[in-house]
Amino acid sequence: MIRRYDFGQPIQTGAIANPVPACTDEMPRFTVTRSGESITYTVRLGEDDLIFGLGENVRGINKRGHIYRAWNSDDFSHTENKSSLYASHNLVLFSGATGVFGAYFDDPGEVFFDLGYTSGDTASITSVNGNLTVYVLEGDTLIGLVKEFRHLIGQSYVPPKWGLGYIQSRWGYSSDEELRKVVREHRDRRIPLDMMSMDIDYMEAYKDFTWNHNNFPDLPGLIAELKADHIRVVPIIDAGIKEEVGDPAYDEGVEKDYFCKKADGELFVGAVWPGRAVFPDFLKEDVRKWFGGLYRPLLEAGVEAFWNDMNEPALFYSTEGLEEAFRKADALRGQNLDIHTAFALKDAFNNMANSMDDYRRFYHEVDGKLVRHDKVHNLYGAMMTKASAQGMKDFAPEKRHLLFSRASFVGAHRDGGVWQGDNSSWWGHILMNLKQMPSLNMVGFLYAGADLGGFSCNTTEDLLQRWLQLGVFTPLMRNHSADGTRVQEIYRFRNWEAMRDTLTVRYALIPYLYSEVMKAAVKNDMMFRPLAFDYPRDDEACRTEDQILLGDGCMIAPVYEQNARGRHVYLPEDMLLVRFRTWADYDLVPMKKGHHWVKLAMNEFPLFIRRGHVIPLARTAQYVEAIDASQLTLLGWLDKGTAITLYDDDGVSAQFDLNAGLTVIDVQVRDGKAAAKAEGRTVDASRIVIG
Ligand code: MIG
Repeated sequence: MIRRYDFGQPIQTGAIANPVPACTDEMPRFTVTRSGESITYTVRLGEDDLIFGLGENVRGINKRGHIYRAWNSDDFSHTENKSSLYASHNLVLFSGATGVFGAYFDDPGEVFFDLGYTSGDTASITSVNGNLTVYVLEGDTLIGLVKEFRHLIGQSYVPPKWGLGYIQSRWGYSSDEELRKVVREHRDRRIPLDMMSMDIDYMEAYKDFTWNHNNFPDLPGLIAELKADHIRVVPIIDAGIKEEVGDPAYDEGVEKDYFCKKADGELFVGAVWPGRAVFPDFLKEDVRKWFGGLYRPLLEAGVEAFWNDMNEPALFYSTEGLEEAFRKADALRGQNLDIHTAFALKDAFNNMANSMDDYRRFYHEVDGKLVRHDKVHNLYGAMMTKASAQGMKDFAPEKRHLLFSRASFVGAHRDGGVWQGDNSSWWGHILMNLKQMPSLNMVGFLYAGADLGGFSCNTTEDLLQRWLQLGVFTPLMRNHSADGTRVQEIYRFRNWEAMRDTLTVRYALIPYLYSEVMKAAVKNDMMFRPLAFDYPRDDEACRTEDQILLGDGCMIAPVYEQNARGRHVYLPEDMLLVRFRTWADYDLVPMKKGHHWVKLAMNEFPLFIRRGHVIPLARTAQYVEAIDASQLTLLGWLDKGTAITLYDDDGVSAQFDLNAGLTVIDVQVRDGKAAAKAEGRTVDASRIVIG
């Protein structure tokens, strides 16, 4: 049951795809209080209530005990004390003695979620601007609430099947030769690979929609050559357009009045990678149409995938901010500074980036009216994504596009995926990656994944290896790192073969993973779930933060500590441990419900399959299109027959029909042996454990 309540003058955010009429009765569950413009929604918490939601953020799967802020932020240090990352996903779900309920705060501006932080027994959600729509969700189960919410916001983006392939990326690849070399290192060693991403270094002077002709003398030729090797390139596009007369995007945008302006009608200029830059007003439909069209030359050159960056939008500084910092510095020049003044001087420059002052300096046009940026800040990235998705669809309407963005808002889940931003090469960030997956699924982002190996800081061989062992299961699987950090392509390391072996498991699992992504999209379901969703009456399961459920049949539990050779796992029911070394070499260990220490050597990682379920493995391959899903091996632990359905299709058509693509795999158990059949496929049931 979803009920809608409007407050003030809500701005259309695009989050909702299937609107419901507004209610005029009193809002259930929450106490509403006003103070100036802001509105606060308060709930009393029972001692043991759990809180889920908020999509991409720091801290636990259970969000209770901290204060979070909806404010899309370019922050390269994802530490516990932060309260927001790149996205605003304003869904909260409560589970406790009074049942389950939740709310979605459809507000494009700043919202605080004080979830038992100021007072342990109270959750209060405050909209700073007080113009919003609140959707109250009630039902019987957490998954039920999510499904209702997901119906409200519309079907998730689905990637092409090849989007599940491994992507090698690095900030710093700057020539065709370098890309070729990295590809060759993978292919020569038979490390599976489907994509190479291109970071800002491919551009001419960091200008969007250009490429450096010295370093990439024939980009279309390179793309075709790599495509023949079954590799696709994924160029980055940044939100800001370089302020440069003569640059076609700049000239046309100025001429047509497409960029954000200040109150005085002058263009707002902020600095990002190209230096001084201007910002398309993505909130306007004609601007989106135009911007989407700018992708065309790259699409015509053969590009089929993009990643959108810096779209919070990130601002290194603005003209005004820089001026102010200089003024402060000038005023202090020659003085004998006490230490506080000296720190304040430092801060004047440090605080220039992503400053609230700047976000209040420029405007968008919404329905013909000017709206100050800070009131709609959290929509910017989502609207950029919408523009790019439209551009890609217009170019090839019959095909799916591959697109992932850094900033997002609910609604963008219909247009593309996300990567989880600038994490660090820290062990704790494997765990953060894991925890974000179910929370992202709640708000519709299924195609998601973090920078494997870590973006900032220097990785270590064992960190990359353990992180890849989690990445095997995330739909977006990309190794990415920052310029200037230790190189981290798999082949750089002594134990590269073990990492390659890990990737072979990914490719063998792709038919299963793809089927789970597609089913979750069409059925508004979660591919990754907290244990609390499936075992609500098991308190240990409800409080488990380092294991999550995958699909209908599985649970994952990565190693996330250095020097560990195993980990503790809690099984909420009997499960089969598959201890993978390679796609064809693994142990099968039936395990009882309860606590276990699971040994996992550096080259081993676990997948747990619920007793009574089976999952299919294909032969591995070097790239997705070479996977032959007509021959499958089933893994599972059964005492009687079962059946699963597997979805498959051509992997690229925009139009698809879930029911038409489902195959039933039927497993019979007789005389201690399993036998399986499925139409059009050969299925090997000999590895199924009976008992
Ligand atoms: O200010 O394009 O999150 O993936 O490598 C940094 C350079 C800009 C941030 C992205 C990261 C990318 C980097 N970008």
